[in-house]
Amino acid sequence: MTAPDHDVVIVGAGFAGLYQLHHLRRLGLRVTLLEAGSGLGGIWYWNCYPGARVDSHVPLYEYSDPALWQDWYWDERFPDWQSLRRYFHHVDDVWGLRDDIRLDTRVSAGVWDEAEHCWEVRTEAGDALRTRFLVLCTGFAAKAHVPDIPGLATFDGVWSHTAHWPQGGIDLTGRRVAVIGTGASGVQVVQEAARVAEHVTVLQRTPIMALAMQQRRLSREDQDEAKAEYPAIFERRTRTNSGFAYPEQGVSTFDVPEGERLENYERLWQEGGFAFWAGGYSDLIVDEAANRAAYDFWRSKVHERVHDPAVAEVLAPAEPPHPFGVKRPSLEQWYYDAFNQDNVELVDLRRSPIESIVPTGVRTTADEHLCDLLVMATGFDAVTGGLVSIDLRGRNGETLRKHWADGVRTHLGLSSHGFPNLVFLYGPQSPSGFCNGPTCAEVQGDWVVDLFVHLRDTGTTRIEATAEAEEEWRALVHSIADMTLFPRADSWYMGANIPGKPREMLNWPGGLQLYLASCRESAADGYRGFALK
Ligand code: N01
Repeated sequence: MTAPDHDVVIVGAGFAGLYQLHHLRRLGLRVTLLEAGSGLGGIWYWNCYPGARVDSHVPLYEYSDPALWQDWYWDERFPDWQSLRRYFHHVDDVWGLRDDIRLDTRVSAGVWDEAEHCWEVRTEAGDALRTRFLVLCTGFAAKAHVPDIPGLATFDGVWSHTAHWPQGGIDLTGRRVAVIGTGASGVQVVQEAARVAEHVTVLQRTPIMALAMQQRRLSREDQDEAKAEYPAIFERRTRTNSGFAYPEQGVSTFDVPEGERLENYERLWQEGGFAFWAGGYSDLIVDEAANRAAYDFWRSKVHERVHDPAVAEVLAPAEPPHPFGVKRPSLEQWYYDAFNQDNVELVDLRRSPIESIVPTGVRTTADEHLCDLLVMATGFDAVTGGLVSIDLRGRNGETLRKHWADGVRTHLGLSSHGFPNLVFLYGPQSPSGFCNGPTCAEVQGDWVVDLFVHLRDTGTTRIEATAEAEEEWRALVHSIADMTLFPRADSWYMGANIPGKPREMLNWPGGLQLYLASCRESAADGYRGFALK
């Protein structure tokens, strides 16, 4: 075996990966980033379906480096995928990244070499790179989930998963579109399709609790004025628990008189975005009655918009399908209004489940729904799927897939026992899906950069999470989750959207601040929970 030719190989050119590349290169390390897509942006490269846009408002969903925001302007408060792609080009221009990025390069495997303390990273094209450290920044949505519905191969029209949308697009105009799934992706596609398609069939199994986006255009003047506040906003987002900058209210729902509470709900609703969720009362996710009060307010908002009470009831039933906000809410613009149009039809799959796909459309137990475009907005094998899709073989030849077969084990959501020198960002048991992406890329990313400084300065060539530390972290993640209402929904947060996947909390549920404190304590104590050589 030969010595490594790289200090670090990074996988994934989204927010986390580019941040690592920029900062690790500045340490003088030999770094290459491998990206499966043909462009930068990670999820914003793959998710180019009609209507795809971010649900964090400007300026929360960008890096805090002034060199990047000083001369950068967005068109809308919640930018669309095309704007995000332009932003990633801008990041590339300013940070000068492209020479160290290999696009169209999907990593298929990694094998640990104990003798040389390095990973051999293999690509689908058959190349191999040898690197001291491997940093996986594949994001939580790298593995699309296409449910095993009988008959899909017989469909005569066009079908696509939202995350595999053709880069050249599909024109929805005049088509008969059927959308399976009403998560954030489904909501966005349905809104767009409703405007131009001849007919849209929305196949809903669980109603999404979508919040009002309150989108608006942004002028350059508005942004120039707002930029004086950017440093404070970026600083604030690192001190919240969700990585946004919504002021956290710090009071419980029923500590506030009812009238004041309803006014407050309304204010948060009008503010838009995730204010109603991330900036709401502190007991929203832990107290059933508090949660129900928020649900009832949300439900009243949907019923105000949808003319047919029977349709409104399917979209927002009197009895919640699960507590509010324990499946990720999404943001909508005219989603609920679309159901007042003659060309939009809602199918309640709880009453009449899908039986099969047939050449002409989707057959449920009650009906056949004709379509020539079938959109699978069916989500992801989230958080772990992208990581275990890579054939990673650690110290004992064991794969990461096997190591996590009956549940995820990590220390600090950053690394696993048996997989030395392997770090994942925005990964399982880290704040990940509960934290605004760019915030996490920076604060978790800074901890990893500091780790590399320490390893470089101490000449350490091997670091491995201990078995005890990962059992402790796993127990902590589960015990905090059990104090919340999250386990009550079959969500991707719980791995419960994928048949056969262990049902467990996949994200760190204790908030960003406690997470960072744990990481910093470990570092201050000589990287407690890791064995260094
Ligand atoms: O996926 P989802 P997504 N038959 O898992 C349904 C981020 N994101 O791609 O709930 C019928 O949320 C499933 O039904 P049910 C964001 O973090 C952000 O929409 O399991 N239906 C559900 O309705 C988000 O949370 C943006 O009963 C089936 C849907 O498919 C995450 O990505 C935009 C089914 C899947 O919803 C995932 O969102 C898009 C079946 N066999 C995504 N299988 C932004 O706005 C699944 N479903 C930034």
